[in-house]
Amino acid sequence: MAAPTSPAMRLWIGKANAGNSIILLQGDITHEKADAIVNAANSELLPGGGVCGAIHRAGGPGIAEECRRLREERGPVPPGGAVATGAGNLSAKYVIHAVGPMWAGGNSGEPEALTSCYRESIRIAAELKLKSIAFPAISTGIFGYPLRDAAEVAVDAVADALAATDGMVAKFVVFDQKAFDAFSNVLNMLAGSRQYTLDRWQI
Ligand code: AR6
Repeated sequence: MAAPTSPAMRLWIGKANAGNSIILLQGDITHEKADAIVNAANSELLPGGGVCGAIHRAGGPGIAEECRRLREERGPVPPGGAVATGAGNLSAKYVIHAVGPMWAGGNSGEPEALTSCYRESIRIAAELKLKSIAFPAISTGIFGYPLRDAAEVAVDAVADALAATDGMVAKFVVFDQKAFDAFSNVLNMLAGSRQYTLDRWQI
């Protein structure tokens, strides 16, 4: 998979001069330049498969070592939670390990947990005074969250959290065309509302 293409669309949140926006890209998040890259992690913070495996491989063993220490200190991170580590060899300053819910039919608190891991990630990024954060489509791979539902929850949660910050850019870096279509549909729907303005780029 190639590095992300140029931005495909950008949704401004609230007033354009507040500088908060959501950008949608398709590509490999490990190549993304952002202050923080979010990992779709597991509660034990172990290097796993999917985007988690890719981030640990690209970032090097220091990330897993820091995860191990954090896990020892504070125990497992529940679904909906997030913690930050350094980013090793990645160009980001931090990796924020966000634990998404495992899909179990939708009535076991999955939307709340998914909302919470996006919000927590942005809260941590703001606390660290970061200005850009890149998210994968958390829970939509091995954890089985249906893509369209996950895209709605993700965009809603990020737009809400950004409205309460200043000058933060959140990027969704999604891996394949199906995910790109799901996220762009949700962003296009929001563009009808007065709170948001959507710019489109050619890809
Ligand atoms: N860049 C961007 N997105 C990616 C990349 C990449 N390099 N690789 C995969 N994706 P998943 P989950 C997409 O399975 O469902 C791990 O073992 C992928 O297409 O990585 O939250 C963890 O340790 C999908 O849309 O994460 C946990 O145990 C999205 O990333 C568990 O899997 C998320 O898929 C977490 O499962």
